[in-house]
Amino acid sequence: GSAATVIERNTSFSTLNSDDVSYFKELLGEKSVVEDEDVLLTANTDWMRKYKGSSKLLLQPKTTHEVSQILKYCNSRCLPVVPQGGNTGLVGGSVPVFDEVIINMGSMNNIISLDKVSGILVCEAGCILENLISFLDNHGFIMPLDLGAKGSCQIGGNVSTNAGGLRLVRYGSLHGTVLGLEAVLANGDVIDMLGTLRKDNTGYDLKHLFIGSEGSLGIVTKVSILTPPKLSSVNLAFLACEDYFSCQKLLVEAKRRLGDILSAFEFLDNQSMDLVLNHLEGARNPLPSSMHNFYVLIETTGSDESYDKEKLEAFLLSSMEGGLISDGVLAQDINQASSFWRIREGVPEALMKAGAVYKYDLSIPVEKMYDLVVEMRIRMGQIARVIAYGHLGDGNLHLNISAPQYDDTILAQIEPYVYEWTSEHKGSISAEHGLGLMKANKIFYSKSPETVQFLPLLRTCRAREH
Ligand code: FAD
Ligand code: 2HG
Ligand code: ZN
Repeated sequence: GSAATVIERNTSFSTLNSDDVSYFKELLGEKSVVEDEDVLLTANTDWMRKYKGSSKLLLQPKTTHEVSQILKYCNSRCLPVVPQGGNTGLVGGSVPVFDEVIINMGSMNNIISLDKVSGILVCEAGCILENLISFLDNHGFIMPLDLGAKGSCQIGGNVSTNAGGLRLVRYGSLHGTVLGLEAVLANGDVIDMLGTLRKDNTGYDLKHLFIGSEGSLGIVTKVSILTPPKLSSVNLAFLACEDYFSCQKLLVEAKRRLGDILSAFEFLDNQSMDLVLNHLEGARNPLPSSMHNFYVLIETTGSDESYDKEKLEAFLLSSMEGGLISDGVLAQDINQASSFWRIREGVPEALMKAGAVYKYDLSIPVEKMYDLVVEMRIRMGQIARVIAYGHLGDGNLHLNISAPQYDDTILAQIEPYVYEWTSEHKGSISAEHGLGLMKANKIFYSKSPETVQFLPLLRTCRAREH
Protein backbone atom coordinates (compact mmCIF):
# COMPACT_ATOMS: atom_id res chain seq x y z
CA GLY A 1 0.00 0.00 0.00
CA SER A 2 2.91 2.44 0.29
CA ALA A 3 4.21 4.07 -2.83
CA ALA A 4 7.96 3.45 -2.57
CA THR A 5 10.08 2.86 -5.63
CA VAL A 6 10.90 -0.85 -5.73
CA ILE A 7 14.64 -1.42 -6.07
CA GLU A 8 16.94 -4.37 -5.58
CA ARG A 9 20.00 -4.23 -3.39
CA ASN A 10 23.06 -3.67 -5.57
CA THR A 11 24.96 -6.97 -5.51
CA SER A 12 28.33 -5.25 -5.83
CA PHE A 13 27.91 -3.70 -2.37
CA SER A 14 29.56 -5.59 0.46
CA THR A 15 28.12 -6.19 3.92
CA LEU A 16 29.38 -4.82 7.15
CA ASN A 17 31.72 -7.03 9.21
CA SER A 18 33.38 -6.76 12.62
CA ASP A 19 36.63 -5.41 11.13
CA ASP A 20 34.66 -2.50 9.68
CA VAL A 21 33.12 -1.75 13.06
CA SER A 22 36.56 -1.89 14.71
CA TYR A 23 37.92 0.52 12.12
CA PHE A 24 35.13 3.01 12.83
CA LYS A 25 35.62 2.70 16.60
CA GLU A 26 39.30 3.41 16.20
CA LEU A 27 38.54 6.41 13.98
CA LEU A 28 35.63 8.00 15.84
CA GLY A 29 35.80 6.60 19.37
CA GLU A 30 33.37 4.03 20.80
CA LYS A 31 30.63 6.57 21.61
CA SER A 32 30.22 7.74 18.03
CA VAL A 33 29.73 4.23 16.68
CA VAL A 34 26.18 3.21 17.53
CA GLU A 35 24.95 -0.38 17.41
CA ASP A 36 22.19 0.00 20.00
CA GLU A 37 18.99 -1.57 18.67
CA ASP A 38 16.59 1.11 19.92
CA VAL A 39 18.63 3.95 18.45
CA LEU A 40 18.95 2.03 15.20
CA LEU A 41 15.22 1.36 15.04
CA THR A 42 14.54 5.10 15.27
CA ALA A 43 17.23 5.97 12.73
CA ASN A 44 16.01 3.25 10.34
CA THR A 45 12.46 4.64 10.38
CA ASP A 46 11.33 7.86 8.71
CA TRP A 47 9.13 10.60 10.21
CA MET A 48 5.98 9.16 8.63
CA ARG A 49 6.88 5.63 9.80
CA LYS A 50 6.35 4.61 6.19
CA TYR A 51 9.90 3.77 5.12
CA LYS A 52 12.05 1.35 7.09
CA GLY A 53 15.63 0.24 6.55
CA SER A 54 17.67 -2.43 8.31
CA SER A 55 20.98 -0.73 9.01
CA LYS A 56 23.12 -2.25 11.74
CA LEU A 57 25.36 0.77 12.24
CA LEU A 58 25.04 4.49 12.82
CA LEU A 59 28.09 6.75 12.80
CA GLN A 60 28.26 10.22 14.31
CA PRO A 61 31.26 12.10 12.94
CA LYS A 62 32.35 15.27 14.76
CA THR A 63 34.58 16.80 12.09
CA THR A 64 34.87 17.08 8.32
CA HIS A 65 38.02 15.00 8.54
CA GLU A 66 36.06 12.18 10.18
CA VAL A 67 33.36 12.36 7.49
CA SER A 68 36.09 12.20 4.88
CA GLN A 69 37.76 9.17 6.49
CA ILE A 70 34.42 7.37 6.84
CA LEU A 71 33.54 7.89 3.19
CA LYS A 72 37.02 7.00 1.98
CA TYR A 73 36.87 3.76 3.92
CA CYS A 74 33.31 2.87 2.85
CA ASN A 75 34.21 3.62 -0.74
CA SER A 76 37.23 1.33 -0.65
CA ARG A 77 35.18 -1.43 1.00
CA CYS A 78 32.16 -0.86 -1.26
CA LEU A 79 29.93 -0.30 1.77
CA PRO A 80 26.74 1.65 1.00
CA VAL A 81 25.95 4.72 3.14
CA VAL A 82 23.06 7.10 3.75
CA PRO A 83 23.57 10.64 5.09
CA GLN A 84 21.06 11.59 7.75
CA GLY A 85 20.19 14.97 9.23
CA GLY A 86 17.18 15.43 11.51
CA ASN A 87 15.29 12.61 9.73
CA THR A 88 12.27 14.85 9.06
CA GLY A 89 12.30 14.24 5.30
CA LEU A 90 8.95 13.26 3.81
CA VAL A 91 10.00 11.18 0.79
CA GLY A 92 11.90 8.27 2.35
CA GLY A 93 15.35 9.67 1.53
CA SER A 94 16.79 10.00 5.02
CA VAL A 95 16.64 6.35 6.06
CA PRO A 96 18.44 3.32 4.64
CA VAL A 97 16.65 1.29 1.99
CA PHE A 98 18.55 -1.84 2.98
CA ASP A 99 21.54 -2.09 5.31
CA GLU A 100 23.40 1.13 4.49
CA VAL A 101 25.65 2.62 7.15
CA ILE A 102 23.85 5.68 8.54
CA ILE A 103 26.06 8.76 8.72
CA ASN A 104 24.23 11.00 11.13
CA MET A 105 25.36 14.62 11.10
CA GLY A 106 23.93 15.66 14.49
CA SER A 107 27.31 15.90 16.23
CA MET A 108 28.61 18.48 13.77
CA ASN A 109 26.58 21.25 15.35
CA ASN A 110 28.98 24.15 15.89
CA ILE A 111 28.34 27.69 14.81
CA ILE A 112 31.56 28.88 13.22
CA SER A 113 31.02 32.59 12.66
CA LEU A 114 28.49 35.36 12.18
CA ASP A 115 29.50 38.51 10.36
CA LYS A 116 27.36 41.11 12.08
CA VAL A 117 27.77 43.62 9.28
CA SER A 118 26.70 41.42 6.38
CA GLY A 119 24.63 38.89 8.34
CA ILE A 120 26.57 35.98 6.87
CA LEU A 121 26.43 32.92 9.11
CA VAL A 122 28.84 30.01 8.78
CA CYS A 123 28.03 26.82 10.63
CA GLU A 124 28.34 23.06 10.58
CA ALA A 125 25.74 21.02 8.74
CA GLY A 126 24.30 19.34 11.83
CA CYS A 127 23.05 22.57 13.44
CA ILE A 128 19.33 22.29 14.14
CA LEU A 129 17.38 25.01 12.35
CA GLU A 130 15.62 26.21 15.50
CA ASN A 131 18.96 26.58 17.32
CA LEU A 132 20.23 28.75 14.48
CA ILE A 133 17.03 30.81 14.64
CA SER A 134 17.53 31.42 18.41
CA PHE A 135 21.23 32.15 18.03
CA LEU A 136 20.54 34.72 15.32
CA ASP A 137 17.67 36.23 17.27
CA ASN A 138 20.14 37.22 20.00
CA HIS A 139 22.19 39.03 17.39
CA GLY A 140 19.35 40.75 15.57
CA PHE A 141 19.10 38.45 12.55
CA ILE A 142 16.73 35.73 11.31
CA MET A 143 17.15 32.62 9.18
CA PRO A 144 15.87 33.12 5.62
CA LEU A 145 13.93 29.86 5.96
CA ASP A 146 11.42 28.61 8.49
CA LEU A 147 9.46 25.37 8.52
CA GLY A 148 7.29 23.24 10.77
CA ALA A 149 10.12 20.75 11.33
CA LYS A 150 12.51 23.43 12.65
CA GLY A 151 12.87 21.75 16.06
CA SER A 152 14.54 18.69 14.51
CA CYS A 153 15.68 19.39 10.95
CA GLN A 154 19.28 20.40 10.34
CA ILE A 155 20.67 23.07 8.08
CA GLY A 156 22.62 20.40 6.14
CA GLY A 157 19.36 18.51 5.58
CA ASN A 158 17.62 21.73 4.56
CA VAL A 159 20.34 22.48 2.02
CA SER A 160 20.38 18.89 0.74
CA THR A 161 16.61 18.95 0.16
CA ASN A 162 16.58 22.63 -0.90
CA ALA A 163 13.82 23.10 1.66
CA GLY A 164 11.35 25.88 0.94
CA GLY A 165 9.04 26.56 3.84
CA LEU A 166 7.09 29.55 5.04
CA ARG A 167 9.37 32.46 4.15
CA LEU A 168 10.39 31.61 0.63
CA VAL A 169 7.91 34.09 -0.81
CA ARG A 170 9.97 36.86 0.84
CA TYR A 171 13.58 35.65 1.00
CA GLY A 172 13.73 33.31 -1.99
CA SER A 173 15.10 29.78 -2.19
CA LEU A 174 18.34 28.45 -0.72
CA HIS A 175 19.88 28.79 -4.17
CA GLY A 176 19.88 32.51 -3.45
CA THR A 177 20.70 32.62 0.24
CA VAL A 178 23.29 29.86 0.56
CA LEU A 179 26.60 31.53 -0.27
CA GLY A 180 28.90 28.60 0.22
CA LEU A 181 29.23 24.96 1.20
CA GLU A 182 31.82 22.47 2.24
CA ALA A 183 31.07 18.93 1.10
CA VAL A 184 32.75 15.55 1.13
CA LEU A 185 32.52 13.36 -1.97
CA ALA A 186 32.00 9.60 -1.88
CA ASN A 187 35.74 8.97 -2.27
CA GLY A 188 36.52 11.15 0.75
CA ASP A 189 37.69 14.26 -1.12
CA VAL A 190 36.75 17.46 0.70
CA ILE A 191 35.40 20.14 -1.65
CA ASP A 192 35.80 23.59 -0.19
CA MET A 193 33.16 25.87 -1.70
CA LEU A 194 32.61 27.66 1.58
CA GLY A 195 32.61 31.18 0.17
CA THR A 196 31.15 34.06 2.13
CA LEU A 197 30.63 36.45 -0.76
CA ARG A 198 27.43 37.75 -2.32
CA LYS A 199 29.16 37.97 -5.67
CA ASP A 200 31.73 35.60 -7.11
CA ASN A 201 31.76 34.85 -10.83
CA THR A 202 34.96 32.88 -11.01
CA GLY A 203 33.82 29.88 -13.01
CA TYR A 204 31.13 27.33 -12.25
CA ASP A 205 29.19 27.75 -9.05
CA LEU A 206 29.36 24.12 -7.98
CA LYS A 207 27.58 24.55 -4.67
CA HIS A 208 24.28 24.79 -6.55
CA LEU A 209 24.61 21.14 -7.59
CA PHE A 210 24.65 20.14 -3.93
CA ILE A 211 21.61 22.25 -3.01
CA GLY A 212 18.70 19.85 -3.42
CA SER A 213 20.87 16.85 -4.36
CA GLU A 214 19.58 14.80 -1.38
CA GLY A 215 22.97 13.36 -0.51
CA SER A 216 23.49 11.89 -3.97
CA LEU A 217 26.68 13.87 -4.67
CA GLY A 218 28.28 13.88 -1.26
CA ILE A 219 27.81 14.92 2.34
CA VAL A 220 27.40 18.60 3.16
CA THR A 221 29.56 19.39 6.18
CA LYS A 222 29.48 23.20 6.42
CA VAL A 223 27.14 25.92 5.23
CA SER A 224 27.55 29.65 4.71
CA ILE A 225 24.23 31.46 4.51
CA LEU A 226 23.04 35.03 4.19
CA THR A 227 20.67 35.90 7.03
CA PRO A 228 18.34 38.90 6.86
CA PRO A 229 18.12 41.43 9.71
CA LYS A 230 15.38 40.84 12.24
CA LEU A 231 12.77 43.53 11.72
CA SER A 232 10.76 44.86 14.61
CA SER A 233 7.25 44.75 13.27
CA VAL A 234 5.63 41.41 12.41
CA ASN A 235 1.88 41.11 11.81
CA LEU A 236 -0.18 38.04 11.08
CA ALA A 237 -3.70 37.90 9.70
CA PHE A 238 -5.82 34.75 9.66
CA LEU A 239 -8.45 35.11 6.94
CA ALA A 240 -11.35 33.23 5.42
CA CYS A 241 -12.19 33.01 1.72
CA GLU A 242 -15.23 31.28 0.31
CA ASP A 243 -13.79 30.11 -3.01
CA TYR A 244 -10.42 29.33 -4.49
CA PHE A 245 -10.60 32.15 -7.02
CA SER A 246 -10.76 34.63 -4.14
CA CYS A 247 -7.63 33.11 -2.56
CA GLN A 248 -5.87 33.54 -5.87
CA LYS A 249 -7.02 37.14 -6.31
CA LEU A 250 -6.06 37.88 -2.73
CA LEU A 251 -2.54 36.68 -3.51
CA VAL A 252 -2.25 38.92 -6.54
CA GLU A 253 -3.51 41.88 -4.50
CA ALA A 254 -1.26 41.08 -1.53
CA LYS A 255 1.83 40.99 -3.73
CA ARG A 256 0.84 44.25 -5.37
CA ARG A 257 -0.30 46.17 -2.31
CA LEU A 258 1.82 44.77 0.52
CA GLY A 259 4.86 44.26 -1.72
CA ASP A 260 7.89 45.02 0.37
CA ILE A 261 6.43 43.86 3.70
CA LEU A 262 4.73 40.61 2.64
CA SER A 263 6.61 37.74 4.33
CA ALA A 264 4.26 34.74 4.09
CA PHE A 265 1.16 33.76 2.14
CA GLU A 266 -0.13 30.32 3.12
CA PHE A 267 -3.44 28.57 2.64
CA LEU A 268 -5.42 25.58 3.88
CA ASP A 269 -8.82 24.32 2.81
CA ASN A 270 -11.73 23.39 5.09
CA GLN A 271 -10.77 19.70 5.05
CA SER A 272 -7.33 20.62 6.42
CA MET A 273 -8.90 22.82 9.09
CA ASP A 274 -11.34 20.07 10.05
CA LEU A 275 -8.48 17.60 10.38
CA VAL A 276 -6.41 19.93 12.57
CA LEU A 277 -9.37 20.71 14.84
CA ASN A 278 -10.10 17.02 15.27
CA HIS A 279 -6.60 15.66 15.72
CA LEU A 280 -4.37 18.36 17.14
CA GLU A 281 -4.57 18.83 20.86
CA GLY A 282 -5.58 22.34 21.89
CA ALA A 283 -6.11 23.59 18.33
CA ARG A 284 -8.87 26.19 18.02
CA ASN A 285 -10.29 27.77 14.90
CA PRO A 286 -9.29 31.47 15.01
CA LEU A 287 -12.55 32.20 13.14
CA PRO A 288 -14.99 30.06 15.10
CA SER A 289 -18.34 31.59 14.13
CA SER A 290 -18.74 29.34 11.09
CA MET A 291 -16.71 26.95 8.93
CA HIS A 292 -15.29 28.58 5.80
CA ASN A 293 -14.14 26.96 2.58
CA PHE A 294 -10.57 28.31 2.63
CA TYR A 295 -8.24 29.91 5.16
CA VAL A 296 -5.32 32.16 4.28
CA LEU A 297 -2.48 33.34 6.53
CA ILE A 298 -0.85 36.58 5.52
CA GLU A 299 2.22 37.69 7.43
CA THR A 300 3.95 41.03 7.03
CA THR A 301 7.41 41.88 8.30
CA GLY A 302 8.71 45.42 8.28
CA SER A 303 10.46 48.05 10.31
CA ASP A 304 7.72 50.53 11.10
CA GLU A 305 4.93 49.25 13.34
CA SER A 306 2.33 51.92 12.61
CA TYR A 307 3.05 52.15 8.87
CA ASP A 308 2.98 48.36 8.47
CA LYS A 309 -0.22 47.96 10.45
CA GLU A 310 -1.95 50.76 8.59
CA LYS A 311 -0.92 49.24 5.28
CA LEU A 312 -2.12 45.76 6.24
CA GLU A 313 -5.40 47.01 7.70
CA ALA A 314 -6.16 49.10 4.63
CA PHE A 315 -5.43 46.09 2.45
CA LEU A 316 -7.69 43.85 4.55
CA LEU A 317 -10.49 46.39 4.57
CA SER A 318 -10.51 46.75 0.80
CA SER A 319 -10.27 42.96 0.36
CA MET A 320 -13.26 42.59 2.65
CA GLU A 321 -15.20 45.27 0.77
CA GLY A 322 -14.27 43.69 -2.55
CA GLY A 323 -15.66 40.37 -1.31
CA LEU A 324 -12.36 38.49 -1.46
CA ILE A 325 -12.36 37.70 2.23
CA SER A 326 -15.41 36.86 4.27
CA ASP A 327 -13.91 37.01 7.74
CA GLY A 328 -10.57 37.60 9.38
CA VAL A 329 -8.63 38.33 12.53
CA LEU A 330 -5.27 39.97 13.25
CA ALA A 331 -3.04 38.34 15.85
CA GLN A 332 -2.92 40.61 18.89
CA ASP A 333 0.30 39.25 20.36
CA ILE A 334 3.02 36.67 19.85
CA ASN A 335 1.04 33.91 21.56
CA GLN A 336 -1.94 34.44 19.31
CA ALA A 337 0.33 34.55 16.27
CA SER A 338 1.89 31.22 17.20
CA SER A 339 -1.55 29.69 17.75
CA PHE A 340 -2.48 30.78 14.20
CA TRP A 341 0.77 29.31 12.84
CA ARG A 342 0.11 26.11 14.78
CA ILE A 343 -3.03 25.54 12.68
CA ARG A 344 -1.07 25.78 9.45
CA GLU A 345 2.15 24.12 10.60
CA GLY A 346 0.20 21.42 12.43
CA VAL A 347 -1.44 19.88 9.34
CA PRO A 348 1.33 17.27 8.76
CA GLU A 349 1.13 16.18 12.41
CA ALA A 350 -2.68 16.03 12.29
CA LEU A 351 -2.45 13.90 9.14
CA MET A 352 -0.16 11.45 10.94
CA LYS A 353 -2.66 11.14 13.77
CA ALA A 354 -5.53 10.58 11.35
CA GLY A 355 -4.06 7.35 9.95
CA ALA A 356 -2.37 6.47 6.66
CA VAL A 357 -1.29 9.31 4.41
CA TYR A 358 -0.23 9.62 0.78
CA LYS A 359 1.74 12.85 0.31
CA TYR A 360 2.17 14.84 -2.88
CA ASP A 361 4.22 18.03 -2.92
CA LEU A 362 3.46 19.75 -6.19
CA SER A 363 4.34 22.94 -8.00
CA ILE A 364 1.38 23.86 -10.19
CA PRO A 365 0.51 27.20 -11.81
CA VAL A 366 -1.65 28.92 -9.18
CA GLU A 367 -4.73 29.32 -11.42
CA LYS A 368 -4.89 25.55 -12.01
CA MET A 369 -3.78 24.30 -8.63
CA TYR A 370 -7.11 23.65 -6.97
CA ASP A 371 -8.61 21.98 -10.06
CA LEU A 372 -6.53 18.95 -9.20
CA VAL A 373 -7.89 18.88 -5.66
CA VAL A 374 -11.47 18.95 -6.95
CA GLU A 375 -10.72 16.17 -9.43
CA MET A 376 -9.04 14.08 -6.76
CA ARG A 377 -12.08 14.36 -4.49
CA ILE A 378 -14.21 12.95 -7.29
CA ARG A 379 -11.71 10.15 -7.97
CA MET A 380 -11.39 9.18 -4.31
CA GLY A 381 -15.10 9.29 -3.51
CA GLN A 382 -15.69 7.82 -0.06
CA ILE A 383 -12.51 5.75 0.16
CA ALA A 384 -10.19 8.54 1.34
CA ARG A 385 -10.12 12.20 2.30
CA VAL A 386 -8.37 14.79 0.17
CA ILE A 387 -6.56 17.44 2.20
CA ALA A 388 -5.12 20.47 0.42
CA TYR A 389 -2.93 23.23 1.79
CA GLY A 390 0.44 24.79 1.23
CA HIS A 391 2.58 27.67 0.12
CA LEU A 392 0.13 29.41 -2.18
CA GLY A 393 2.47 32.39 -2.53
CA ASP A 394 5.02 30.06 -4.17
CA GLY A 395 2.60 27.99 -6.27
CA ASN A 396 3.25 24.96 -4.04
CA LEU A 397 0.35 22.66 -3.22
CA HIS A 398 0.58 20.00 -0.52
CA LEU A 399 -1.97 17.44 -1.64
CA ASN A 400 -2.47 14.78 0.99
CA ILE A 401 -4.75 11.78 0.74
CA SER A 402 -5.73 10.52 4.16
CA ALA A 403 -7.23 7.08 4.84
CA PRO A 404 -7.66 4.80 7.85
CA GLN A 405 -4.95 2.49 6.47
CA TYR A 406 -2.69 1.95 3.47
CA ASP A 407 -4.44 0.11 0.68
CA ASP A 408 -3.39 -0.67 -2.89
CA THR A 409 -6.79 0.23 -4.32
CA ILE A 410 -6.43 3.73 -2.88
CA LEU A 411 -2.93 4.06 -4.29
CA ALA A 412 -4.14 2.93 -7.72
CA GLN A 413 -6.68 5.78 -7.69
CA ILE A 414 -3.94 8.31 -6.99
CA GLU A 415 -0.93 7.19 -9.01
CA PRO A 416 0.05 7.66 -11.75
CA TYR A 417 -2.90 10.08 -12.16
CA VAL A 418 -1.48 12.82 -9.90
CA TYR A 419 1.91 12.68 -11.60
CA GLU A 420 0.42 12.69 -15.10
CA TRP A 421 -1.88 15.58 -14.30
CA THR A 422 1.00 17.58 -12.84
CA SER A 423 3.23 16.85 -15.81
CA GLU A 424 0.50 17.84 -18.29
CA HIS A 425 0.08 21.15 -16.50
CA LYS A 426 3.82 21.83 -16.60
CA GLY A 427 4.15 21.42 -12.87
CA SER A 428 6.75 19.71 -10.72
CA ILE A 429 6.14 16.45 -8.88
CA SER A 430 8.36 17.74 -6.10
CA ALA A 431 8.21 21.40 -5.24
CA GLU A 432 10.29 21.24 -2.05
CA HIS A 433 10.49 17.80 -0.42
CA GLY A 434 12.70 16.13 -3.02
CA LEU A 435 12.49 12.77 -4.77
CA GLY A 436 13.79 10.40 -2.09
CA LEU A 437 12.87 6.75 -2.41
CA MET A 438 9.25 7.67 -3.03
CA LYS A 439 9.83 9.44 -6.33
CA ALA A 440 13.29 8.29 -7.44
CA ASN A 441 11.91 6.72 -10.61
CA LYS A 442 9.28 9.42 -11.14
CA ILE A 443 11.77 12.11 -12.12
CA PHE A 444 10.76 11.79 -15.79
CA TYR A 445 7.39 13.38 -15.05
CA SER A 446 9.26 16.64 -14.39
CA LYS A 447 12.57 16.38 -16.26
CA SER A 448 13.41 15.42 -19.83
CA PRO A 449 15.56 12.32 -20.40
CA GLU A 450 18.38 14.54 -21.70
CA THR A 451 18.31 16.54 -18.48
CA VAL A 452 18.39 13.41 -16.36
CA GLN A 453 21.34 12.06 -18.34
CA PHE A 454 23.25 15.33 -18.28
CA LEU A 455 25.16 14.87 -15.04
CA PRO A 456 26.41 11.31 -15.64
CA LEU A 457 27.43 12.56 -19.11
CA LEU A 458 29.41 15.39 -17.57
CA ARG A 459 31.18 12.87 -15.40
CA THR A 460 32.32 10.78 -18.37
CA CYS A 461 33.11 13.52 -20.92
CA ARG A 462 36.62 14.87 -20.79
CA ALA A 463 36.62 18.54 -19.88
CA ARG A 464 37.97 20.93 -22.51
CA GLU A 465 41.50 21.90 -21.64
CA HIS A 466 42.79 25.45 -21.95
P1 FAD B 1 16.78 14.43 6.64
O1 FAD B 1 15.34 14.16 6.65
O2 FAD B 1 17.60 13.73 7.64
O3 FAD B 1 17.36 14.12 5.19
C1 FAD B 1 16.74 14.58 4.03
C2 FAD B 1 17.60 14.22 2.81
O4 FAD B 1 18.82 14.95 2.83
C3 FAD B 1 18.00 12.76 2.75
O5 FAD B 1 18.08 12.38 1.40
C4 FAD B 1 19.38 12.74 3.39
O6 FAD B 1 20.17 11.66 2.92
C5 FAD B 1 19.95 14.07 2.95
N1 FAD B 1 20.85 14.72 3.91
C6 FAD B 1 20.58 15.12 5.18
N2 FAD B 1 21.65 15.75 5.70
C7 FAD B 1 22.59 15.76 4.75
C8 FAD B 1 23.92 16.28 4.67
N3 FAD B 1 24.49 16.93 5.69
N4 FAD B 1 24.61 16.11 3.52
C9 FAD B 1 24.06 15.47 2.46
N5 FAD B 1 22.82 14.95 2.47
C10 FAD B 1 22.11 15.10 3.60
N6 FAD B 1 10.19 20.79 3.74
C11 FAD B 1 10.09 21.96 3.09
O7 FAD B 1 10.78 22.14 2.08
N7 FAD B 1 9.25 22.94 3.50
C12 FAD B 1 8.46 22.80 4.60
O8 FAD B 1 7.69 23.70 4.94
C13 FAD B 1 8.57 21.60 5.33
N8 FAD B 1 7.85 21.41 6.44
C14 FAD B 1 7.94 20.24 7.11
C15 FAD B 1 7.16 20.08 8.25
C16 FAD B 1 7.21 18.90 8.97
C17 FAD B 1 6.37 18.74 10.21
C18 FAD B 1 8.07 17.84 8.53
C19 FAD B 1 8.16 16.55 9.29
C20 FAD B 1 8.85 18.00 7.39
C21 FAD B 1 8.79 19.18 6.66
N9 FAD B 1 9.55 19.38 5.50
C22 FAD B 1 9.46 20.58 4.84
C23 FAD B 1 10.35 18.28 4.90
C24 FAD B 1 11.88 18.17 5.12
O9 FAD B 1 12.50 18.18 3.84
C25 FAD B 1 12.53 19.21 5.89
O10 FAD B 1 12.02 19.02 7.16
C26 FAD B 1 14.09 19.27 5.99
O11 FAD B 1 14.67 20.04 4.96
C27 FAD B 1 14.83 17.97 6.11
O12 FAD B 1 15.97 18.18 6.92
P2 FAD B 1 16.56 17.03 7.84
O13 FAD B 1 17.76 17.55 8.54
O14 FAD B 1 15.53 16.44 8.69
O15 FAD B 1 17.04 16.00 6.74
C1 2HG C 1 4.45 21.92 5.09
O1 2HG C 1 4.51 22.91 4.36
C2 2HG C 1 5.39 20.78 4.83
O2 2HG C 1 3.69 21.87 6.08
C3 2HG C 1 4.73 19.41 4.89
O3 2HG C 1 6.11 20.96 3.65
C4 2HG C 1 3.75 19.19 3.79
O4 2HG C 1 2.83 17.31 4.92
C5 2HG C 1 2.98 17.87 3.85
O5 2HG C 1 2.48 17.44 2.82
ZN1 ZN D 1 5.69 22.79 2.68
